[in-house]
Amino acid sequence: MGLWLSTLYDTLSSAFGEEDPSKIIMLGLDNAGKTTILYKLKVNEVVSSIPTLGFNVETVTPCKGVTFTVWDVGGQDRIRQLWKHYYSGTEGLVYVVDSSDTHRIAEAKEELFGILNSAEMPASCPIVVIANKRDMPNAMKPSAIIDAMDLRSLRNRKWHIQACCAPSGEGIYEAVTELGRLVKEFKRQHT
Ligand SMILES: Nc1nc2c(ncn2[C@@H]2O[C@H](COP(=O)(O)OP(=O)(O)O)[C@@H](O)[C@H]2O)c(=O)[nH]1
Ligand SMILES: [Mg+2]
Repeated sequence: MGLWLSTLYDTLSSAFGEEDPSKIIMLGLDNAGKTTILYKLKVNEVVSSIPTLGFNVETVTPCKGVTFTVWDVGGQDRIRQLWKHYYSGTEGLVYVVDSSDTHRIAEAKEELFGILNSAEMPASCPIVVIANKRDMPNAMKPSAIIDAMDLRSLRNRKWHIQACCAPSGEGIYEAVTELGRLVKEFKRQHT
């Protein structure tokens, strides 16, 4: 376990450069597994939870050089307009999907495309979709999620999908490594 944790820290540190901090947002429907993933990234330390103007935003800086800002999307129309304030300057989006929740996959898709259509969301910022809860017997395979969410229709954006099991940490490594690669590429093209 200790070895795995230090390796995740190492993975994060090498995926994101210390001298040029990266701003990542992690979104998804409630219950997708975002908070569980955050705790893994934070290497089991407490995640700060900041109640802002009516919705809860979690932030974590798992190592120097990268900050994850996280909230639930979907539901409550009243606070939607506040989300956009957090979009600007985003260099990577992690979108967490509960791959066992077939009933809400269409809603997850609608929310993702809504976020990407926001004027404040930087054009061409890359996306890593986490197909979480892969351990569930009814979990959809990444290929089924790509189809259900119409991910191939994403234009001008690099995206990647990774199956994960947040409680065990399985797949999180790979997701972070790919995220770091895509974010670096995005920054090279936009600086
Ligand atoms: N079986 C399974 N349960 C998970 C997984 N990830 C999260 N959960 C559970 O799903 C529930 C919601 O997780 P949470 O991290 O709070 O979701 P959030 O609302 O997106 O922050 C919790 O009961 C977690 O323990 C997973 O990969 N597999
Ligand atoms: Mg949460």
